[in-house]
This record gives sequence, structure tokens and C-alpha cells, in this order.
Amino acid sequence: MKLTKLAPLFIFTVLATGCKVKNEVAQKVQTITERPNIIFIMSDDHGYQAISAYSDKLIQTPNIDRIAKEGMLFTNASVTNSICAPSRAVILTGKHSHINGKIDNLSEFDTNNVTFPQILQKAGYQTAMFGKLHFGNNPKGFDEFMILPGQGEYYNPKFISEKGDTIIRGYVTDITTDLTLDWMKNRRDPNKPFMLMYLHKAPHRAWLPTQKYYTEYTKKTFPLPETLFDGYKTRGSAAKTAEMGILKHMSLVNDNKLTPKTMKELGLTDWNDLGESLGRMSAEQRAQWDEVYGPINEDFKKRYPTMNDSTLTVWKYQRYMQDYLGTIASVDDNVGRVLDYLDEEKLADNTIVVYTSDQGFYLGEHGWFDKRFMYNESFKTPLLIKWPNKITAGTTEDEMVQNLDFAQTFLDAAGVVAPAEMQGESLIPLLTGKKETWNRDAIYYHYYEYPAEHAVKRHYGIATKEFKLIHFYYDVNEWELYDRKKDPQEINNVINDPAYATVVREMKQKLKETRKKYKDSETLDNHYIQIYKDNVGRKEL
Ligand code: SGN
Ligand code: CA
Repeated sequence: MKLTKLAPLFIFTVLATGCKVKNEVAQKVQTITERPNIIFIMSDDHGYQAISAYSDKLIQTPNIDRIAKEGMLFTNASVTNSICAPSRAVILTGKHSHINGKIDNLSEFDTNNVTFPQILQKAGYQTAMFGKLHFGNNPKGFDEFMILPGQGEYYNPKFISEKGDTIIRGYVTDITTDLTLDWMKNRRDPNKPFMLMYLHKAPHRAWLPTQKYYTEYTKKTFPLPETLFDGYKTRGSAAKTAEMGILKHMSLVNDNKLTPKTMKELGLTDWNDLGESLGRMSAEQRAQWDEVYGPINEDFKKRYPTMNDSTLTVWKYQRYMQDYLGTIASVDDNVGRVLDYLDEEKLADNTIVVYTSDQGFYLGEHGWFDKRFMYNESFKTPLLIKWPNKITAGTTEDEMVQNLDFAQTFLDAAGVVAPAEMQGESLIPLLTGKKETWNRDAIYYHYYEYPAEHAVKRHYGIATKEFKLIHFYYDVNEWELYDRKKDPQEINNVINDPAYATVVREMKQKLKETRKKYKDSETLDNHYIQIYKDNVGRKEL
């Protein structure tokens, strides 16, 4: 164990106080130095398909990949509810949405919930949060925070802190990192462990990259996903009625960056324009933007008259990927800055670094963007963790872990007993190669935000390593079953296939038991339907 920055304090105290005290101090220093620092890095809507540690078809992310190279890559990590603020509430409380009450993006987070940062702060950790929270209120349990209001903005964003609001000029991903590094370098006591939440807005819609990367990425073309033209055969009505299709629901203006002028010239109408997002750019930033996006508009004007649904889908997909991945390139650079700092300061060995997203995202699979469904791309979330003192470098873990597990993992790492109401499990046994104690065989999922943007119907379900059972219970009463091993793309719903009759029976029984285990019920389903009805019409936080 290295004493790093504690060494001078230790030596001084020992010289000054003599032998008996010497032992006590040594013991104390040992305990303090053993407690790891924790850096929780989370981006917003970052699908695992866009991290080269998982797949290098779309982008190279060498810095994020470093976390897996120096630590562990989870191939089967998922969320309990694939939407922003609810996912964050699950992470902070270690409780499912139906227990912590934050079921959607509309209601405020109930700050009577106890969160793991509050517990760590009480246990002597320094705590700080920078970036996107999206709760509609300020976080508790942090010595310092600077968060974006609501979704936040890419250019010249506003930040909220206890001292008030500030607009910081520049690009949100760089600024969030500057704030994070500034806290680590200048406002932290090096003699105490810290827990830092470093939370990117990117790559959330409407995908505005920084100049360097929109210049680079608008020149690229990307491979088409196999299910881009999915017709949802065998799927139920939820997939068919969802409004997240690239062709029909992705905005040519807001998302694909056509100007209102181009739209008018082509006689096209659209539901949205970039209003505030582009409006926040300075004249210089806007001129640089127009230099690149102007020719894209001109080119589209020439092509549009000959386009059909299929060529327009491909054009929109390419435009989507160029901007979405462009924002990720900045996240990757900035993650590299934080990892470099840890290396330079010799903090890396005893610092747990987590990289994850608040959920996965469709990058054209099933013809979609957005998330919400329990289907693979939005249910699965990237997860990479390094902790050189404890995790063997370059390992891969395929156990089913969830965002529900973070709170207990961090408390366990800090040697603090987790409250009994927390519903996850510490990942420490998996991280430290003691897999024998891990026996989870099914995980639970429940999505609520309906009716709402993207029109994804309410559903709950369970997944085992082999199968996934989903119940769409509101508006309709439909079940779907997927064979995860034989049909990883989930295009073949086998709920009515006689060959799966036994599996359906067993999975329904397991779902019942799992709902009971996590204390979810029809009564709660109805309670949240009622609460949601009261919330509809409220603006998203
Ligand atoms: C915005 C987006 C949606 C997105 C939600 C929730 N529309 O409303 O596409 O699903 O956020 O995202 S936009 O036109 O405003 O971009 S979440 O990550 O916060 O849950
Ligand atoms: Ca999100």
C-alpha cells in the first residue's frame, strides 16, 4: 500500500508524538489510505455500440477503453428503467423506481430518499458532483456541486451551484471536465478519500458536437445496422406504435440540422427547430457551424427530389451518427484528461473509476433512435470499471449486473454497511474475482413514462441470461418472449411458439417471484398510473 500524499503527515505526527501514539496513528493512516477514491463517470444516452471496447464498427474511444484495459468490461450490464432521471435516482438510492418514487422525467426527485453520497459524506468522504443531474432539485450529500439545469445545453451552458447560477462560455463536455479537474486539483483535501460524480450531458439529443469534431465527423459514413428497416413482424403493438423511428420521428431540423430556410425551399414542414440550442452560440461559433452545415444543406437540396423512404432513412441515419458520434469523441478526449490526472498524481492505483451511461440507446437498430424499451440496445448499458489495486487488468465479466448495484458497491468499497432497504448487490465479489458468492439469475425492469414523447408503452419484465419476458400492461395486455442466445437482435417474439410453452410458464412464474422480491405489485402499478395522470401536462424537468 502506497502512502502517497499521506506520508508527510504520518512522518510528522510520528516524530512529534512517540511510540504508543505512533501505533495508533499508523493504524489510522492505514485505514484512511485503504479507503479508495471513487470517480463515477456517466454520460447521457451513450449506447455500448459506440464504445470501441465493445465494438469498433462506429468509433474509436481509446480513453474510455483504457478503463477496460486496466480493469473490467461488463458485457451484460443493464438498467432497471431506461430513462434519464429515473436511472439516476436508482443509482443514487440503490432502490428500484417503484420504491424511490422517481418513475419518470416529470416529477421531482423526493429528497427524503437516502442516497449513497450522503452516507459516504457522513463516513468522512469528500463528495462533489459536476454536470447533468436532471432532478429538478439540488443533490444532497455533496460538499460541492455544479449541475446543469434540466437537460442542459451544449454551447455556453448555464450551471447551478449553491452560490447561484452562472453561464460558462465554451463547450459543455470540456467545461464539465474543467470543473471536475479544478475541484480535484485545488479544492480537495488530499488526506481524505473522495467520491466524485462526473456526469456528461453528451451524447444526448440534439447532438451538437464541438467544432473540431463536427468538421471531422460530417465527412464520415457509417455501416448500416442490420435491423435499420425492421418491419416489427412478430412484435406486438408497442414496437409498432412507438414514435422513435429515424424516418418518421427524427426531426430534419432539430436532429439532422437542416435550416428552416432549406425546409421552406423544399416545401417541407417539421415539428421542431434548434431554437435555444443553436441560439446559445456566439456569432463566431455560429459562423463556424454554418461553414460546415451550410454545404450539407445545399447538398441535401440537390438530393432530396430523387430520394425515396429508404434513401432518406439512410441519409438521416448517417447525419444522426455523424453528430451523435462527434459528441462522443469529445467525451472520450475529456475522460482521457481525468485518467491522465490520476496517473500523474499517482492516485490511480487506489481509485475506482467507473464509466457508464444512464441507459443505452438505439443507433438505428429497429429503425430507431431514443431508448425506453426493455429491448436490448436501450436496456443494456455500457459498464467499465478499473481499480488497479483490486481488479485484474483486461478482464471481462458476463454476469447480469444493474445500475441498481452501484450504491451498495461503493458503500462496500468504502467499508460502510449499506441500509437494509437498498435492493441491489455489491459488485465487489465480481470485481475481485470472488464470483462464488454471486448467484443472481434474473433481473427486473419497469418502464413507466407513457403517454409521452416517443410513445413507448408501459411495461415490466425479467431477463435471465437466456430469455427475456416482457409484459406491456397499459393500453394493451400483451406479452413478448425473446430467446437471447438464439435471437440476440430480438426480432423474433416467440411468446406464441409452442416450442417455448414451458419457458413461458417458467418465466411468468419467475417474474411473479421477482416482482414480489423487489416489492413491486399491481397496486403500485395502479398507484403510479394515477400519479402519472396528475403529472401529464407538466413540462419535463
Ligand atoms: C428530450 C428529447 C427526447 C428524450 C427525452 C428524455 N427530445 O425530451 O428525445 O427522449 O429528452 O431524455 S428533444 O427534442 O428535447 O431533444 S432523457 O435522457 O433525459 O431521459
Ligand atoms: Ca439519458
